[in-house]
Amino acid sequence: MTRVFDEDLEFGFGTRAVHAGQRPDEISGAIMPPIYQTSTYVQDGLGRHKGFEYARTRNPTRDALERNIAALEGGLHGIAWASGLAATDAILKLLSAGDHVLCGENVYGGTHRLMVQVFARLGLGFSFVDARDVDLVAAAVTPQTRMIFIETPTNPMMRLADLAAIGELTRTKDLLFVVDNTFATPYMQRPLEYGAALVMHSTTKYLNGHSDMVGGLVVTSDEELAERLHFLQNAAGAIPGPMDCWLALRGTKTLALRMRQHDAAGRKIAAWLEQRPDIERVYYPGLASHEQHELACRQMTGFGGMISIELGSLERARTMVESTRLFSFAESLGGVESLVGHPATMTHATVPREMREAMGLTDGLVRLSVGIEETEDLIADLDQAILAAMR
Ligand code: P1T
Repeated sequence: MTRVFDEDLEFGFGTRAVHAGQRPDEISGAIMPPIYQTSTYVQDGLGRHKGFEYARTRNPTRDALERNIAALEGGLHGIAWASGLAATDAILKLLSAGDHVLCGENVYGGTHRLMVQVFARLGLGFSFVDARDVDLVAAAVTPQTRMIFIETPTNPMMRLADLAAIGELTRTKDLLFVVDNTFATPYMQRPLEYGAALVMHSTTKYLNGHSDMVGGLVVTSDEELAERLHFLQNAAGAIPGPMDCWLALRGTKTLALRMRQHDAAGRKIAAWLEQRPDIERVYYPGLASHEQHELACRQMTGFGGMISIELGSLERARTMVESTRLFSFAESLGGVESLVGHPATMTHATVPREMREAMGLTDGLVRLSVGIEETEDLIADLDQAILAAMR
């Protein structure tokens, strides 16, 4: 089982991002960790090897990525997966038939689908609650509940959950607290500091940041959980390849820089959208009008580049996403390039309509992933697309 290097935890965030988990290659001095594109490792003799036996079990490029992201979250162990959903799949496999999971009602549509269409069939129970209200969460705990799984901010409604309050609840009730930190990234929010046992990521998004791979990662400081996840990584085998690990590792080096720009542009664009009379609602935790703005200021150090807006109808949403020129109409988020998406028909299409609409995820909702292009260019693009949609 790999563990972060102790000395890496002594540095500030931006330094960890560049260096943690990586050491110059012993053979050549290569400053970048090599892509160990191999399936196996030659052993010296029976039971004698260099710590690497087979590449499903362990790979040096993957080790470097696991240590790097663990250090960014302030955890001791990172366990990498083939996708964000493979990470959630492994987390749910820590449980047994009959166990109950309390999940925030707004999570990525694929997370909801994995829970209700796969794991419910295998005997896990699920309830979905509005995790903005910790009293509702506490009231939904049953004697079978083993895990609380939340996103904060949520995809795409940008709702928050109070990490300290849920951390306290899970501590007193001895529940596993899992946080999907994909939207915030460890640059802006570190859930382990609030009592989360497991933090998961779709590394496909901000951590990689360049829209050129799919991956997932779980971070924990709990030795037993780390061991069980490493066991699942090897036993079930949903591992990322070395090339994808290397791409994610290259991405995290600039995470701090990129997040500063996503955050600055996100704030500017959200404020610009909010003052427009033709936009019904803007969902962005950095706005003073966001109902949980004060909580956002308490547990996050920035607000990032994800913004959702309500346009009032499917027709307007359709025209807008088909009219942008710089914002590309596509699934996913968190890359250097700006994307626009339509959650009701894309990322959350498998969530039942009643459940979607009850949380404000309407057919008129459009989601923006603000990239690092010039903010003025992005605003001009949104301006012409919104004007087209409102005609
Ligand atoms: O796509 P994958 O790497 O498997 O990650 C799943 C996932 C998990 N958690 C959150 C918060 C996510 O946003 C995602 C994936 N989301 C998209 C593809 C999207 O466009 O929202």
